[in-house]
Amino acid sequence: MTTPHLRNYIGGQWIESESGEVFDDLDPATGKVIATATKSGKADVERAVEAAQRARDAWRLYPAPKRGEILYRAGEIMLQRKEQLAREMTSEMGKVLAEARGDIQEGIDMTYYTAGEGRRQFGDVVPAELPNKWAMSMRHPLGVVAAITPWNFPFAIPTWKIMPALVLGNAVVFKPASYTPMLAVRLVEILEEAGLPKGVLNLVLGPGGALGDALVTHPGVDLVSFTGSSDVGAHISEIAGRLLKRVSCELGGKNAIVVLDDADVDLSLEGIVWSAFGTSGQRCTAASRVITHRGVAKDLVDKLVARTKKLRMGHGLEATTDVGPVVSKDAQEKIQSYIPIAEREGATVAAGGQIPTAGALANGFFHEPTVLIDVKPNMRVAQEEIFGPVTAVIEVRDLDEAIKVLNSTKYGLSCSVYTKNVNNAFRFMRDAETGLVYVNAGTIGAEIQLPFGGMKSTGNGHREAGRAALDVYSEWKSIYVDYSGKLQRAQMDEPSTAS
Ligand code: UN1
Repeated sequence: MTTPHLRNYIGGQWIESESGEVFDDLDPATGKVIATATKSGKADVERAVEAAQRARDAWRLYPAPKRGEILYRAGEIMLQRKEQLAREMTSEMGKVLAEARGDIQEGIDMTYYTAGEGRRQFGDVVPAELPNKWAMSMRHPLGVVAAITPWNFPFAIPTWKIMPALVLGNAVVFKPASYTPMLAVRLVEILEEAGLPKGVLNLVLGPGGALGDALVTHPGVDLVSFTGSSDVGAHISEIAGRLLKRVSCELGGKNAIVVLDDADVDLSLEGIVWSAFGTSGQRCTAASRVITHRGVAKDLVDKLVARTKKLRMGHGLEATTDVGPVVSKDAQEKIQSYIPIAEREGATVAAGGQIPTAGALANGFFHEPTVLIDVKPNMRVAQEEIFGPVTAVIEVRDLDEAIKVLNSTKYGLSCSVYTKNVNNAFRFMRDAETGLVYVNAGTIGAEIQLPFGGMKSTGNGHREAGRAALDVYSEWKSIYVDYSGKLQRAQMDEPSTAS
């Protein structure tokens, strides 16, 4: 079988990059090449942005309900291809098949939900303070949106950005993570088949760095929407901020599950294992901290350690696999580097902690699911995003201390509390400094109809998904129509009460 080759999509054409260079797309469970992809540079970015600029006006003027219909058709195609897309995702980035199906489903949900916005996009009509005057607001597209997306949700997250951008009348240049070019190509193929006009969505493949900078700083790009690491997010904000571009960032997390002494400990255990080790801990929402009340700590840790040791690593396509590989050798090494850091600071490895070296696992990029105990809130493993299957257990005296520890990191994406006490639950919901809060559920699994995003250094104040996404991809335009036929001065003229 020949290895598939993936190309850019610019102005409605599937084309090679100008340099003709390629890069490999690996299966992280085996280390084998599953595809090659064209490697883009500045010249390709320029062509893609120009194509988007050429297409943007016709798209803006095409009625929004009709734009929404194209999205509906895309959603239908996704649904038909769900199984095949999920299998490709597992092979391309490692998450287990059931989770890959969930990622595709999240993309379908987002696509259908956003298609409906073709017939909504509500503005306000409000009374004017002067007679015979009309006052209303409407949304206006930004122009060209750069969507820079991560590999951990290689289908869902691109839909969070591309679908709202399109339904609001923007053109898009899509730069997916270089670990997942295949799923990006599949998404673009679907939108092409659904009837999206040429140039409205353009795809450039390749590793970030110079390519990303060229896209972010291109004068034709009006908004940069980025999901990924905090370092890259800060860099993008800096170079785009100087040019006064709109930037929406969705960055790291150091999410915690809090287990109080009035919790159902066995239920919390399910939530912890799922949230800490699902997607091999490579979700922004992963539970990389467990903050447990002293009263239940021993019971919880014993059970967590026993469960973690039983988790089976393997290829995500095998039905027996609980935890797949991490995305790359670099990721594997970075995760592993935190083990001596934890030990030097006084933490103890209670489960896992190793890179498996035996059998087939040694060919892929695996890391054992790991539980660290004796962790103090200020240790690096309790503060830094590891982005792997590692969770750090911290003991606290009571709810107040739990909330203090919860809020003690620079991040603020997701958290959860396990408690049967409604008063504790409400205090927690009020005081958590995170964009997502769960009660008696883990930290992962947000649904697309509510805003998704974080406080503090997790982002820059924007939200994806839900109604909130519309604010990222449009500007408000306030419109006043004076039909009095004379000069009327707001804040100055006093309307008459005479009939
Ligand atoms: C992410 O990891 O960036 O809530 C997104 C969740 C998923 C999305 C995660 N629905 O875990």
